[in-house]
Amino acid sequence: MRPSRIELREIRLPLREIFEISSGARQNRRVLLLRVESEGAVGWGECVAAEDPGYSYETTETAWHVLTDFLLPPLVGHEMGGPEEILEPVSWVRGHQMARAGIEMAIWDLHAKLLGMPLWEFLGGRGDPVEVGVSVGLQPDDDTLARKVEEYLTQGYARVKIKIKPGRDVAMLSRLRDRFPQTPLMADANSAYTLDDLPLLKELDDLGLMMIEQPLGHEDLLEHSRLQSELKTPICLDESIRSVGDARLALELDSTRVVNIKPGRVGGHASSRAIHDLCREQGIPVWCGGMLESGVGRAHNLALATLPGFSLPGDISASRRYWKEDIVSPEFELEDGRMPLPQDPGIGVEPNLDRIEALTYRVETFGG
Ligand code: OSB
Ligand code: MG
Repeated sequence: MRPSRIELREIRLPLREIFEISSGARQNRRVLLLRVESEGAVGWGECVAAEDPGYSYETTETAWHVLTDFLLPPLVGHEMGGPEEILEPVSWVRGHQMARAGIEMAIWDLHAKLLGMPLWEFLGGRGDPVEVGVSVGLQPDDDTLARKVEEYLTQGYARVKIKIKPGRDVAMLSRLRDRFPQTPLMADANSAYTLDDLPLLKELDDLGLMMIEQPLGHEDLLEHSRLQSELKTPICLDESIRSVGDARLALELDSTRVVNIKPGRVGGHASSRAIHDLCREQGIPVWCGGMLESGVGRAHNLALATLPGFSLPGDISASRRYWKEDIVSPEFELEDGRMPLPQDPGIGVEPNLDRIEALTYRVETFGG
């Protein structure tokens, strides 16, 4: 397989409502879409870099730069044996896993389509509907939060993740726990704490949370290991794991007992699968996180989450949790609390080209 034409496009897609985490709020997503052609088939990918460097050093602008100046030009016309080999010509590029993942995942979709196989099957997953959860941003007050949680539970989500930050943590979560004594709840701090907050983090430990996601700094593997030794609640790393090497180190140090795998954060499907395999060997459960993706990225996440080690519900929510209207057909919807798998080849959903065109801010093409 040889990509004959690659298109990179930025679209602007407003979230239905503001999404706030400890490092800041998002409302207007700048989404980078990748479209790759070969032998009459078309593969789609999405780069999850955000508007600002509050989650990762990568941003929409750095990803645009790295993709257009370094990653995409050498791939046009390059003969590839299989999707594991696709980034070989650009293996010298350091970091920028989000930029890398955008094109890598588009090529996985393309390969699966050329084989006439759904992406989940091509990745080695099972065909059953996937149990999913929802991530709830910081809310103006506890009542609004409780109302949101109630709504999502009614819609069938299997677990609810609550964003926390200093001042919106122990009291807020213990009130929520009182209202929802049996609900599988977890908290995500997006690196808002340090080891100086140990007494507070120990109070969170008594709330029966499934896990606490990324409580400490994005580079603080040693500190997470110290914290884990003080807590019974499992720590789940997100920001800290950008490669299989990071995962190996974190597991060796006992810095994490669950791993949030976001293919868009770790360089794509091959890297995600390697992290999945490593965790599985060591009996560490994984789940698929999200980055407020459009339907294109969501389709990739869902396909990945069919691998057997994804034993916990992921942040793969329905299209309408994010958008008034998604950019793919059909949109993603829960059925009996699960996300059914598309059965068509590749990602199995069709990007809506007219709508994408209308939302486009800029396009650059290579080859063709
Ligand atoms: O930390 O998991 C996170 C969204 C943007 C940036 C970071 C995170 C998130 C989410 C939302 O929690 C997950 C989703 O539903 O896409
Ligand atoms: Mg997170």
